[in-house]
Amino acid sequence: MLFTPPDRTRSHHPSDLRRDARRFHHPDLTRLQGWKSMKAEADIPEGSWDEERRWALRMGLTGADSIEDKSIPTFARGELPHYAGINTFLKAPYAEDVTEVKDYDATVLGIPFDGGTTYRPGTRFGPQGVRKISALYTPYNYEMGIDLREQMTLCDAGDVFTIPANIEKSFDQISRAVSHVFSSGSLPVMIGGDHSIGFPCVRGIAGCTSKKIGIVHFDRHADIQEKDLDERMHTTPWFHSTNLPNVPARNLVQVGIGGWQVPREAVKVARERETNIITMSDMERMGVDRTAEMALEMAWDGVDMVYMSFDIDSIDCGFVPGTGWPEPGGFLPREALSLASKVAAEGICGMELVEVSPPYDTSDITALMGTRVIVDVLGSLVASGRLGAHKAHIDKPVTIPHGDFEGKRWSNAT
Ligand SMILES: [Mn+2]
Repeated sequence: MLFTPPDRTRSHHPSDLRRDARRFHHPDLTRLQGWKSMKAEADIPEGSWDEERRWALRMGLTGADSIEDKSIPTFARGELPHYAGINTFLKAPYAEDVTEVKDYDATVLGIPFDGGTTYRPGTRFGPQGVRKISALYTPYNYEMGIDLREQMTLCDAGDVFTIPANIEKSFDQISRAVSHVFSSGSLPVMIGGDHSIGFPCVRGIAGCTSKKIGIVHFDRHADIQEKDLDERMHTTPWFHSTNLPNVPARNLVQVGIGGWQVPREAVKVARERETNIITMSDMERMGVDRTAEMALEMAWDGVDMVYMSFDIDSIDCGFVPGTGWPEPGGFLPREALSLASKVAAEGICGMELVEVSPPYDTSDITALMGTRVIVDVLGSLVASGRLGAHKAHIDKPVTIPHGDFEGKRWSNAT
């Protein structure tokens, strides 16, 4: 297209200026993502959406005669309306029988546990908070050109039965649940919970494979000291994870660390174990693309899989007030979402989204940010074709039996 420069000899009437400026800024629409995505949408299938609406009519009965759209049922079922329903994450099917998770590409599981919290509690309500606001979303992302409903299968397995006053028993329950999902071949997506769950989540995956696992950890805090307040708390997951034989500390990459809340105990361990820390200033200097490249290079060096741990407090606390340890100076939301997508594009063997504390949240914005991180990661996995790549490495799957307590609830062993 030929570009005609503005005619400076003309009067500077505002309408002339607007017309000239428009010509100047859009010489070639076909180079804009906005234009490309608009065209590309036509190629995304709609079959699953049709199927969901038919299912909704069967489950929710036909709508009133006065309603013209005959796909609207009497009882709300499925995605619509966004303000209604007893919702799972993204209103995905509820795998009430958890043996069904094997039928889905990815499984969301809530881990309502905040017993590892050393400041503000409330993350036990994280899974509920994230699920609730996730109902706001459609499964389609315009910029990515992805429709999760059409291009992958997702279920919600509900929550792990954690034990509020017992960290170690809760850890055992969490590892068992994560092992079950990972062994089934479905990608485990954990919603915490405080960050102490990082250790049992990684342990659950690591126990099902002889292969090596790297970790990309987004946080303001290093979370790698051995103990805090005499226990394994939310400040300690990576010390214990990198003690596992197939989780090398040198493949732990911690992105966004900084500020005034990094305990020196943690720094000593990071130094001894030679983990990799990329501070917020490093990210700012290198930019998002190079930071992601560097994180991937270090996390994937000599391992077979990478796990993603996303602490919502890695984002500036102005955007995420509902969290356990708020810290200013963190990622801007666009940086965080872009980094998480870029890391996911190489494939992950599981992810956790932790430290969303709804009692401290405002207008659900922290839970919404958490939802967004998860759907962006899923979208990126679909777009890159890496969803399911972890299945090749499940060589020690576990089988957890169905149970029956035979009339007694407690063991008599003494
Ligand atoms: Mn943190």
